Amino acid sequence: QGAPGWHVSEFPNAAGVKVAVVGSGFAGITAAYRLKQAGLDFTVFEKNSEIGGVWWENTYPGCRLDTPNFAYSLSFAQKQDWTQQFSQQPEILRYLQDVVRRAGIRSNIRVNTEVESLEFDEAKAAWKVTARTADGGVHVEHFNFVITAMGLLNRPHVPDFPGLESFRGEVVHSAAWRPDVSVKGKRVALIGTGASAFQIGPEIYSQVDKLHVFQRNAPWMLPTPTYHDDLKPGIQWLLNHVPAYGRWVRFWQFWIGVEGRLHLVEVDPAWQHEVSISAGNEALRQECLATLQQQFADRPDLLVHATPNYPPGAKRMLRDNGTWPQMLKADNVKLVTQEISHLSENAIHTRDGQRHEVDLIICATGFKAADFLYPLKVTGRDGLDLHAHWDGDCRAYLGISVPGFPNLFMTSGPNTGVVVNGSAIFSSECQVEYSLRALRHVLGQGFKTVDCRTGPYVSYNAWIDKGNETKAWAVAKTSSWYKNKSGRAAQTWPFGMLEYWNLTATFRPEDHVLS
Ligand code: N01
Repeated sequence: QGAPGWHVSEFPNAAGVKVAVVGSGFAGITAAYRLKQAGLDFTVFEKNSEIGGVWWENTYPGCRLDTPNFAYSLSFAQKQDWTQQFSQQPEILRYLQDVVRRAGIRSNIRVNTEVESLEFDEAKAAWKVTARTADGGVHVEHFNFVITAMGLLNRPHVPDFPGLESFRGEVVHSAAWRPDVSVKGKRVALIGTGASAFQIGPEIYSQVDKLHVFQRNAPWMLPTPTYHDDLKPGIQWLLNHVPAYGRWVRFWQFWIGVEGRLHLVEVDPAWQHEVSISAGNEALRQECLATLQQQFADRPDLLVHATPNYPPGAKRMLRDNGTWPQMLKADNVKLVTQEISHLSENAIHTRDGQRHEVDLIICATGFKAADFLYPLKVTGRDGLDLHAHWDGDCRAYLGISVPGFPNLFMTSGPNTGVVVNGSAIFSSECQVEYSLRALRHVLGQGFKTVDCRTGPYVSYNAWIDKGNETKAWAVAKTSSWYKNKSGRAAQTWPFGMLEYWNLTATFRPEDHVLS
């Protein structure tokens, strides 16, 4: 449940070796924690004024976890006293700040410093890191190794609606919420019905004059009756009094709730239905459908629109304990399912010619997820530009390294997203562990660079694609952030979590060029 710690003695040749970490969210903090254990010299660059990544940036009303926090927390910093099972943003941010304080890594973190480019310097066998500080200054420094921990779902995507610039009201993206944004008494548009909208809508609808919810595809809701609840006193007692009880909760959440769900999104070729992909998937669909039918028993008009037309698991399923249907049924809430055609001075217009007058538009429209490492410019060996090399189809070996970009390790890289079968935190811990294993090998053998070979990179990605081809998210025609522009599932890890753990548990020198 937690990797053993690293020790300085494992890196005897590390004098003068410097490591840069880009980002101080969950993954960056993990990297910093492990690098400190290993006794390596490191600097974490953070673009924001505070650590925490998305848990610092996302302050929209209702922001909280939708993965249980015992699984969505760090193996080396388990917390027994979570107040809820799906914590709210302030509690998670406090947790991260506490981990940083206890680990003594705050002084290694340069806040207000955004890394803009990485350029591999062959002569120095190091990356030239160029960062811009909030006051406009430029910081340039060379590092032997770089670990990117920039997250994935953090660069807001605001659709290019025709007429957006003519809208006179306020526009705010869910992930760029500002403290001065008030919804009280306003006519509000909530565009999108993903995880962010699902938390915002139920939190604000009772405060607004009118809420227009713009839905393109209805999401599947995973019935979670305790979603907003505090931990029950009995569980609190067990956590406080039974040694390692929290670890058991964590283990249970990983094993039953996570590993146990993968088969539900596996395509059975003999199963010939449009809305489900296997008997197990159909059973899950029926379970979710039954809850929907019950919730909208009095509103068949809404039920039609709230029922998805694709297999559950094809895009991220959302937690619900009845608050979303309750919101949709409120008198001041209107579900709009017609496509948005354009915006004007004070309204959103839909393709059916309707005009929806609003004062405030909340874009819960997701992120630029397909562009890994965006907007960082990465130039590897022989001037190779990483994004040009990817050409919109981002790939990596183990989701971590790319040939031609030596000494660069990614966390949350291509095809590492564990969407029904894991926790992003577990995944990024695996990536950090692997990076340190690679460093130990390279430095231990007296080398300066490690570069992934093309053969293993290609065969690994072929294996990933094959795994994804049999999953709900690949066969379903619905849109999702799992896929890139060409329709390839570039985000999703298609196997079990233990498989990823196993794969990243060993550094394979034969898959690399060491020099
Ligand atoms: O973004 P999304 P999100 N016109 O991309 C719609 C994580 N997360 O911020 O479904 C109209 O899922 C789009 O429509 P459609 C979590 O992993 C975690 O909600 O594509 N609508 C969709 O409904 C999550 O999966 C937590 O048809 C447009 C919505 O906008 C991920 O972040 C909390 C549109 C975007 O949904 C992203 O969630 C919140 C357009 N032009 C988020 N363009 C936790 O609790 C897009 N949409 C940890």
